Amino acid sequence: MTADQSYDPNNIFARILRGELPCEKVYEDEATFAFMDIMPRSDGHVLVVPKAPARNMLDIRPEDLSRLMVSVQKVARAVKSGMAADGLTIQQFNESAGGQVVFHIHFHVLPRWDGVPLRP
Ligand code: DGP
Repeated sequence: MTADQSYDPNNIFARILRGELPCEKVYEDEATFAFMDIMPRSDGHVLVVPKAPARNMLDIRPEDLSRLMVSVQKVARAVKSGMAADGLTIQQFNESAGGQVVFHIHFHVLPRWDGVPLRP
């Protein structure tokens, strides 16, 4: 049976956005926020989220998605340069079946180096 797929305002990233939980912030503007992943799958693994509530790609408002993607690109460029990476993997998961664990939409920005696999 499919679990409840509504937005939970007390999810971990909503609490980080409200300042109720700590994080290592790397970027912020009026619509978006980026911080280090607590379980990095590569050095410099950053998460980028909208400030507006949205569970995942299926329910985010297009205008919020547009601003989010602009921030993903900004963060990706900065991370690639700052980490002297050879490339980047950008990932985003939707619902448990799609690999999503935290139900506030986020993009993973993962710096990559030639020949270096992602950590599990
Ligand atoms: P996913 O929903 O599958 O895209 O994965 C959620 C990611 O969020 C995972 O890479 C670990 C990260 N994460 C989970 N809890 C926290 C937390 O409290 N703080 C931070 N910074 N990252 C977290």
